[in-house]
Amino acid sequence: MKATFRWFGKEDDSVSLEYIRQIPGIDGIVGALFDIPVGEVWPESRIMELKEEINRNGMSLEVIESVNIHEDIKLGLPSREKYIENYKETIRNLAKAGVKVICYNFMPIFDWTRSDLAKELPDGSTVLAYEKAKIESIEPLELIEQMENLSNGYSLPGWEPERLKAIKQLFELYQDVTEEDLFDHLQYFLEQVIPVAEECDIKMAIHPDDPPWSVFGLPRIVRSKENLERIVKLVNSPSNGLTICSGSLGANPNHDIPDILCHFLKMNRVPFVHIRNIKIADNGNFQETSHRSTEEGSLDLYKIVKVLHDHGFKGYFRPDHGRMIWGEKARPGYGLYDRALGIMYILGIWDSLEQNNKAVKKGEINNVTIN
Ligand SMILES: [Mn+2]
Repeated sequence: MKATFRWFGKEDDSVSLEYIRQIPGIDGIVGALFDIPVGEVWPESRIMELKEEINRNGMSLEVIESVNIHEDIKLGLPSREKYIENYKETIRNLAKAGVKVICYNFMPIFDWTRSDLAKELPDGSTVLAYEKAKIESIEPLELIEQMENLSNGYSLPGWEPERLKAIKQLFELYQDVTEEDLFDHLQYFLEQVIPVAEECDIKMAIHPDDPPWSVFGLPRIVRSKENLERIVKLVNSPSNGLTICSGSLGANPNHDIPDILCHFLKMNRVPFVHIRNIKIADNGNFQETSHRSTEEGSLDLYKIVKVLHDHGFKGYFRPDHGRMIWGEKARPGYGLYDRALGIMYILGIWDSLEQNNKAVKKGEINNVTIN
């Protein structure tokens, strides 16, 4: 599997490519053109520029996160035709630069949602956190302001101010949109876009809703194993894939992440994996933690990585959000230090599984099986 790291570009990231390339085992950057308005075509020249900058630093640009979906597509408005055509054009341009995976999401209006971007843990590190009661009591507009104030001056992915300005109007447009409508609108989009992705040898990889339940009464569909199953079958193609994000799906304690991962790996529909840990409370709250499982996290990262290893996973993974540690000042969730620790933890599990398999093959040790 290939280790990647999300990067927001030299103008808007506290972390440099020079530093990222020093993380042992790193293959590539997960990048995007963050300044292109949602719905517009990504120009080939700009993509090539980004690719070359990353290549100069010894890494590849094979995963894009995200090419965001215009609200008109999610709403199923007649104007979606133009935006779908633009999306196809962007896919073709990305393919020319050698991109293999496009991560995207289908969440109405809001992207990932948290009530706190710097909750302090006992050790003094800070994390993103979700307090259910807080989110349920706050007005959407208030949340937007709060997110902006807590962002350390960085733009937050999926929280583009120009789009959110029209928030009231957007809520009105979604008033009568049901989950079934959202499935229809996703299907309409996929039916047009997936054949182009196939031609271009690109895998589309839809990201689960974060958290995987409705917020502010808006419909959300990318939020359970059953729904993911329905989505991959909307258009039956290996290019219609999933980003399995352990932290997003894992916020619902009923979700068995290793089982979900195993199921869709068997179907060959997992080109991209986000790996992070969270601590879930009984009342629906959760907070992010270090990637390590045995101490504070609720998810079993050993099992998650083992499933990938057992399947001989050849796709891409990235450590997801990290804590803010060692005094680092960065975009919440996207500092260098804790994400680098996360990669090392994940690769440490992977490498020990590799070594174990080799030793078993040579007859040096008996295989150790863990349920
Ligand atoms: Mn994720």
